[in-house]
Amino acid sequence: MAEATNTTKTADFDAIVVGGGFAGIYMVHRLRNLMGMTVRAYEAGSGIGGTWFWNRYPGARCDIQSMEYSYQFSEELQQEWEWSERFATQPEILKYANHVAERFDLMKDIQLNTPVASTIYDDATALWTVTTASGEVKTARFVVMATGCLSSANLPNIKGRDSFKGDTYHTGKWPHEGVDFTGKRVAVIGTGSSAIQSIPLIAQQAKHLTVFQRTASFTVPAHNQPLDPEFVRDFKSRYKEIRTHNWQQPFGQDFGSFGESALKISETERNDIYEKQWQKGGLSFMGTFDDLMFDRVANETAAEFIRTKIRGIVQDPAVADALAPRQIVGCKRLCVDTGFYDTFNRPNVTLVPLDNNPLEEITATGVRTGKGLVEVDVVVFATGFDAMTGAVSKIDVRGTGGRTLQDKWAEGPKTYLGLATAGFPNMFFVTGPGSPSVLSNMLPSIEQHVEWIAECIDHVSTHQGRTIEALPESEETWVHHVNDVAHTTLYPNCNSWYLGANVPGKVRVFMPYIGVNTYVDKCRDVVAKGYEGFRIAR
Ligand code: NA7
Repeated sequence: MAEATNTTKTADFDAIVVGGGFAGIYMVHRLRNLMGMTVRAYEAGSGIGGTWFWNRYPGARCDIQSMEYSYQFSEELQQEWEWSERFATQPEILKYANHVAERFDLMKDIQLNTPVASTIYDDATALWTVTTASGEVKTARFVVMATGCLSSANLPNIKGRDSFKGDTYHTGKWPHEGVDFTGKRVAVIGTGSSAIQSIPLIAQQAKHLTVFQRTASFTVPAHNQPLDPEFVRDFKSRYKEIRTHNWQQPFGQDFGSFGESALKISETERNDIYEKQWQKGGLSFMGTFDDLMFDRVANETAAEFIRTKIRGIVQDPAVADALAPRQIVGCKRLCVDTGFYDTFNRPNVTLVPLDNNPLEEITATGVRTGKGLVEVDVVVFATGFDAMTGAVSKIDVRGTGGRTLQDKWAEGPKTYLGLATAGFPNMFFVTGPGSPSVLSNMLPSIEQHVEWIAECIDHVSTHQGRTIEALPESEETWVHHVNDVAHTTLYPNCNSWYLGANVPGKVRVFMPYIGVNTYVDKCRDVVAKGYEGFRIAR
């Protein structure tokens, strides 16, 4: 371990980690097993796994390929773990998280069933005091917020919501015992990724399913399949090379672009290429051409290709038309599905578009729109998350001078590199707003942040630093840079959760940083220049 300072001796722990998802558990490994620090992680759930612990809805699956949605810090781990399918299911990902925790003996420092209520900095001692919801109080020199990007469920305040007499569920807080929809009339509110994954399976069980759609989403087929052992063998033999290559890509993974511009070739040629990508399946559809997220006309060619697909799959032209999104493809996260559009050919499924027919209220017996009441036994809220800042905002975080994080971020989250925020010394965020996070493969991005934070803590400790803190001016410059980069693309042009637009009253700021490759270089450069943009106080 790095040499202890006086303040460390008076703290209960060198570091407290808030959250036991993939970020939290790796942070514990890094700080305790590799640096010899004392660490306590607090996790609200009764198990580790974060988003993969809570999101147990039918069909929950990662939209990044399983061979790449995994840790790379341990060669033994990545060689020994066997994924069974191209896109891993939630239970398999959760099993993997638990395997990692067991393999590296992490559970003894992770306290489950323990939401954190507050984390308050003391200027005099330079220590953080962390208080749990049950009143346990512990101090630490460093605090790492590993609270996740999609961990705070968004349950819209629809009139009459709590008057419903049947069962209600949120996809992001699904019961562990599962839900049996057999013989039930079910309403699903929302058509984002969670709805798109769960609707085909709910429809197979339910007596009748009514889907309430506010905005149609674009989705491409997953073409999920069992992994071929030969493919796995080859992939594992090239893991290092593949991971290194991915760090050089803007989204941290290789989408295999077919050409620079969608507009430089004929329509027939272009549609043949889209067709190849459609058959391949998955998010790489967005990498078909380099200008899809930069040029509206180019984007429209991809959008229209998907709309044509929808019209070809969905038999009722009016339903097909309602399911065909009007917005920019990729502007809201592209979804990846198995049989979503086909589900609307089933006689027991009804689509209720809400564009010109707003959802008016939930009554004791159902969901009412301008076109009348749909009586149901169950309402499923597939209404997403207060993304990127929701979980942190629920905790009372106070930095120097007692200033709250809520106050500091009142006009939108402000961070330097998504890693730290001025006025909150020795506090770090894993995949915080202002870092690539949700516009990257989350697992490698988590690792990159955890390793950067661990190295930083080690640097501060070995150099007898008392605190490290982002400078306000470097933070301002970074926030503007994140915004400027976003505005060179089409991303800010729709009501996405990247902008916070899905939560009423949330300030609209584009939160993720676009460009894994440039971001990773910047983080390295900051370290090489002696933590440029930070102040280390002795
Ligand atoms: P999303 O993608 O935020 O989707 C939420 C859906 O719920 C979306 O269709 C929303 O419509 C809809 N919604 C939200 N509030 C309402 C109200 N009040 N009335 C009607 N419809 C509403 O969340 P997911 O959980 O599906 O996916 C989140 C991410 O997890 C996903 O991107 C993947 O990365 C994994 P809207 O589009 O806002 O009009």
